[in-house]
Amino acid sequence: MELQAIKERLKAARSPVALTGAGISAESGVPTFRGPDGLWRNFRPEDLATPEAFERDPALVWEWYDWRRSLIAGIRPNPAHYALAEFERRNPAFTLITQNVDGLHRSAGSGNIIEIHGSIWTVRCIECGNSSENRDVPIKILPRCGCGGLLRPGVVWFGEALPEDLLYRSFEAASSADIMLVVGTSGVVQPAASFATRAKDAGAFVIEINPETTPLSGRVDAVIQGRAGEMLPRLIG
Ligand code: BJW
Ligand code: ZN
Repeated sequence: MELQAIKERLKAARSPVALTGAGISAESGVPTFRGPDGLWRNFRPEDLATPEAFERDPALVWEWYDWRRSLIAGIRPNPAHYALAEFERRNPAFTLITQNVDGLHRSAGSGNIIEIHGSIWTVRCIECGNSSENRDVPIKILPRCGCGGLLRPGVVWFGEALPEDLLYRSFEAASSADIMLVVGTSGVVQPAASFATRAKDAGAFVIEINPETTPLSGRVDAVIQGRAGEMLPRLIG
């Protein structure tokens, strides 16, 4: 399908939704997880992104998150993030579901964001459950809560449930979407990927933007093979 035709569809959308993944931040310099330069090439997820890993070696997990926080702290949003923020200004019904924890959508000016995997800039006490923002770079290893409990990154690890309210809101948004942009995600992590198929099954027109083919590519209505930072400004500009 022509970019122009998709642009028109976006302009006419009544309940547009986007689902974004690590690829939308790649052009800002944030490493993705999978693929040739992905984080999982050098780190095993089971060593770092599970509750068991944190129980076993919280200092190792915190060192990895500290490294990522320092990297992200110096990074700015790219034209793809800005294009989605602009889209929300034009169409306030727009809902942005992101798997990213980097906070770049918010920095770009998006407001209606569902951060389904949490935020790398929040910490949560494993004893009292209190969550708070923490932007220390570097962060003290191991950070502690006022109650004395150990703090953990405020993100969702493998094997952990997504916050119920965010799961609900995402499912509702996907189910009532008339158009969905699926940007920069490998589409292998659940339940995130299921929001795209849910939207499709509920009748939305689903567009994938990704330089690579993913398991979702064969199930969407249009595939735009390209980089988010180039394609989104062309669709929304
Ligand atoms: C570009 C680009 C450019 C490059 N422009 N594009 C059903 C079936 C099978 C398994 C499961 C299932 N349900 C649950 C599971 C288990 C598991 C799972 O999905 N496993 C699969 C991997 C097999 N899911 C979970 O465990 C989830 N929890 C759960 O389901 O709980 C159930 C439960 C219920 C009740 C009680 C208890 C439990 C939780 C998943 C949490 C994922 N967490 C992480 C880490 C977050 C914190 C952190 O960042 O440190 O989230 S893992 C990592 O993957 C991160 C990402 O958000 C997520 C998705 O990755 P993403 O964003 O797609 O990135 P990549 O790198 O994979 O892809 C990048 C893409 O960009 C590529 O396609 C590139 O081509 C593209 N790209 N440059 C556009 N310029
Ligand atoms: Zn506490």
